[in-house]
Amino acid sequence: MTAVVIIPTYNEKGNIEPMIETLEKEIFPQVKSYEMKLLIADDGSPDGTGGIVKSYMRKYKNLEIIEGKKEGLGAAYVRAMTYAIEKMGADVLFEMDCDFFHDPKKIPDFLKKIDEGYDFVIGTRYSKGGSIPPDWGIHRRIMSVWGNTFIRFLFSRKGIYDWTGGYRAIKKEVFLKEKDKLKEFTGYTFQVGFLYNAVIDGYKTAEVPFKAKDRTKGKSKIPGAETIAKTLMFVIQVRAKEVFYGPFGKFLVVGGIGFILQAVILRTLVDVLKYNPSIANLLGAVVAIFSNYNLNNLWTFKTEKINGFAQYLWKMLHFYATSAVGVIFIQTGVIFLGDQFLGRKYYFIYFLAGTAILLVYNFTVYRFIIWRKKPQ
Ligand SMILES: Nc1nc2c(ncn2[C@@H]2O[C@H](COP(=O)(O)OP(=O)(O)O)[C@@H](O)[C@H]2O)c(=O)[nH]1
Ligand SMILES: [Mg+2]
Repeated sequence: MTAVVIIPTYNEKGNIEPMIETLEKEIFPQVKSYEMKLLIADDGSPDGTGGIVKSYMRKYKNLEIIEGKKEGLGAAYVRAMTYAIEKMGADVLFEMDCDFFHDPKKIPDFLKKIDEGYDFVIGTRYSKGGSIPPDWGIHRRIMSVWGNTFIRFLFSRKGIYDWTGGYRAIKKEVFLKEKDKLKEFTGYTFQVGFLYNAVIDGYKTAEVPFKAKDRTKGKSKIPGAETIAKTLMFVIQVRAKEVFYGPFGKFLVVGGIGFILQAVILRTLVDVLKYNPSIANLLGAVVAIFSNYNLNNLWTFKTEKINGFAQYLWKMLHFYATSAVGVIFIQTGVIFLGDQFLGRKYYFIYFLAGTAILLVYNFTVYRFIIWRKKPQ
């Protein structure tokens, strides 16, 4: 098995020599079960980083360089990972920075996790045993800790504490599967998007805590407000998609159709045929519930679909009964009270208010009673 440590560089003249030497002399010899190789992904650094790497390539045969246009970290990693797999025989790919932010001594711990069967091993600053650099200013600390807490909260995956970090070991299969999606990600979005897609596809993750250290040589590009905002926007978008393309979004569409049916019947009966609004609402509900039941059955809760005609009728009865509680006591109740105490003129507003409360009640009932997941 071969593991390739990939280090993207841009103007790392001061760090590249000690990094190559530390890895080659101190770290790689500790690893017995993998053939260790090093790949520097340099984007034409004007300070001559690439030249230094090339001079070391004579000394270390397991060291290679891949050069490209400066198109951001994501593009550099995609290019380098592809090269590592195709030209260097990589089975495991490491992401690591050149500035010693990531403690190279942890490399064997990552490989141990890979050997235990994990596919995507994440270096973490935010779990027990990890930390952000002690000399970071208050401003950067707050951004780092809160930014990560926010992402962690939105994604809420058990056991993942560091979504944005760039110290990782990834099985080649994971990269090959996600490669096409990665090309569009830049900056921190690359790290977050890569990990998120791997998790969605069911790859197993583990974390290795490390104590981050601020660079002593060269310039760090402290992330600007724009980079941070872009990353947070990405996370919010992804989550919103998950929520609205999932059962909840479908539930809203189905409920919307039911709502329109009921509203049309209500208005026709009250305005044209002069029905009492409470009675008209109940008649509209009979039709809306029929539509809701069938659309939810065919679409929203498809995976827990009801089978057989007898079960279909039985469950429909059950559905009418549970829906009736909400329709009679919540929706029609609000219309009835409004009609009694505030007058008929605003009956449609009572209907809207009653429906809003009903919505919350219904989703809870549908999800947890009618189409509840069967125990596995
Ligand atoms: N190839 C390549 N490497 C980059 C680029 N930007 C930054 N890097 C490298 O990525 C790593 C992390 O960058 P750094 O400036 O330390 O970012 P910070 O830690 O977020 O402040 C370092 O090894 C940089 O040399 C780039 O555009 N292309
Ligand atoms: Mg850095």
